[in-house]
Amino acid sequence: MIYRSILLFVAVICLASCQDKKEEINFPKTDLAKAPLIPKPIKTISTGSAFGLDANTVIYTSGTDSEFEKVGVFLSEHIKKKTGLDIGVNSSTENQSDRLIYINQSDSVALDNPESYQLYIKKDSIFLNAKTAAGAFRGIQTLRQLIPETSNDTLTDHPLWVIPTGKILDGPKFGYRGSMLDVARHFFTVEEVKKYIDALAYYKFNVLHLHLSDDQGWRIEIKSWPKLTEVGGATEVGGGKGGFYTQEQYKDLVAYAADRHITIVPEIDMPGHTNAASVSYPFLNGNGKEIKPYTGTRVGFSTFDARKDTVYSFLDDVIGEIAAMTPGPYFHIGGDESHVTKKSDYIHFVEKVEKIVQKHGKRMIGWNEIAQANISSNSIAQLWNEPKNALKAAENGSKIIISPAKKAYLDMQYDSISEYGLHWAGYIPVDVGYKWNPETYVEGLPKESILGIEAPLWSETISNSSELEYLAFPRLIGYAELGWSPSEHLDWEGYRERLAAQVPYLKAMQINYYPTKLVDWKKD
Ligand code: TNX
Repeated sequence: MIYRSILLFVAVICLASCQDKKEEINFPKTDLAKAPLIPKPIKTISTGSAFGLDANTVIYTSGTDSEFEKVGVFLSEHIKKKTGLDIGVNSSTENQSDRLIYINQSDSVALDNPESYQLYIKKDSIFLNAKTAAGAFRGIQTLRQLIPETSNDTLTDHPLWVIPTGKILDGPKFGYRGSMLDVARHFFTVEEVKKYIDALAYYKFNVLHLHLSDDQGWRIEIKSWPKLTEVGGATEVGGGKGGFYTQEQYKDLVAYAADRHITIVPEIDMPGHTNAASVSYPFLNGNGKEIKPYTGTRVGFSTFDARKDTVYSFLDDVIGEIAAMTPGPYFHIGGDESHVTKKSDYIHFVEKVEKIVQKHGKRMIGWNEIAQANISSNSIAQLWNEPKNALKAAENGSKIIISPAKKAYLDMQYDSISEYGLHWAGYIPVDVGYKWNPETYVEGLPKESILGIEAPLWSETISNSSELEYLAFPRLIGYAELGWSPSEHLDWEGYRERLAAQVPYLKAMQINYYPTKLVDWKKD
C-alpha cells in the first residue's frame, strides 16, 4: 500500500516534470459527448482536447483493494489486444512515462451505487474513480469503447490512439442486467459461453443466467446422481450428441464470469421441462406415462412427481451441489409451463423447493408462474408472459425481473424472412426490441419492485456460436442500454447511430450479427 503510493507519487512527479520537456501535440478537436458509447452514460462533459494512448502510458491502481489491480490488468490486456501496446500495471517506471491511467478506489458520495464510476480524461492523465472493483470494471468498459480501432501516426513520431478528453459520471439504472442462455435445448461449449460472457462484459451486463436443464437435456454434472449427465446429457433438439459441463468446467465458467464482475444464475427447470431428468431416473416422473428421450421442441408434457418424498431428497442433493459451486446469491427453479402438473401439486412443489433453495443459502428465482404459490418476499419472479402474476408477486413484496417475450426474447425472429428463431410471441425487429421501457412495461408495477431486466436466448433453433450471435446481436446491445441508462435519455435515432458504430468491435471479436436495414452499419 505504502509502496504503491510511493510509486504513484513518483509517476505523477515524473509526469509533471516531463511535461516541460515534452513537445505539445496538436490534437484535432474532439467531442467526448459524440462518442458512440453503449450503454449511454448518465452525464458526459466534453473538454475538446485529447489523451494520446501510446507506449509510454502506464496504469496504476489503488493499493487498498487487490481487486482493483485485477481491473487494471484486464484493461492492460485488452489495450494490448486492440492496439498491440504493452502497458504495465503498477510497475515501477524507470523509463519515462508520459501519460498515466489511474484506477482509484474512492469514497466520494457522488458514487451512489457500487457499480457507479467517474472518468476524468485529461491530456496527460485518465482518472477512474469507483467505490468497488465492480464499478471500476464497468468504467474501464467505457474506456475500452473510447479507444479507437486505429492509431493516428501523424501527430508525433510514434503511433497514438486518440481518446477525447472530458468527464463522464455514470452508474446503472438496475442492479440486475442479464441475459439467459439455453444450453439445454442445444449444448454450448465452455468456449462458446465464454465468448458470450466477453460480449456481456463489454456492454456492462452483470448477470448470465444458464438454463441448465430441460426436456431435451441435462447439462450439469451432479456427483451424487451421475446418470443425469450420463443419460440425460446425451441428447439435444434434433438428435445431436448433447453434452454437459463437469463440475470443474462449471466452476471455471463461474470464475471467468466473476473476473468480469458477472454473476452466474444457474437454473434447473422444474417441475415441468424435466423429461431428461426423468429419463435418467424414472422414479422422478409424475406424468404417468412411459418415459423416453425427447429431441423435439414441444413444451409442457413432462413433470416431476410432486407428492413423492424421494423427489425432494433428490432435489436437495442437486440444489446443494450446484449451490455449493455458485457464489452468486440466486438459484433459479424455472417453474414455467408445467401444463401436466395439477395446480395444487404445482403450488406444493414450488413452496417445498423454495425451502430447499433457502436451506442452501440462495434466493429463489422462478418464471412468473411461481407467483401462484405462496412464495416468500425474498424470492423473485421473472416476468415472461403474465403481468398479473408479476403484479401478484410484487404485492407480496417480491422483486421482479422484466423479460417480456414480446420485447426481450432474443429467440424471436427479427422478421418473417430472418433466419433462425421462433415467432410465437411475434417478430422483434431491432427497433421494437429497443423502443420500450422496462420501468413502465407492466402497468401498475412500482419501479421499486423491479430488480432489473433480462434477455433470454432459447436455443431450439440454434446450435453454435454463429447462430447464437445472429439472434443475440445486435438486439442484446439494446437490452444493455435499457438496463443501464436512464430511460429519459434514450431515443432510437441516437441509439441507431451509436449501434452502427459497434461494427469494428463486433468484427474484431468475430461476432456474427443480423445486419438489419434499420441501421446504417458503419462500413470500413
Ligand atoms: C417458452 S419462456 C419457454 C421456453 C421456450 C421458449 C421459446 C419460458 C419460461 N418457457 O421453454 O424455449 O418459450 O421461445
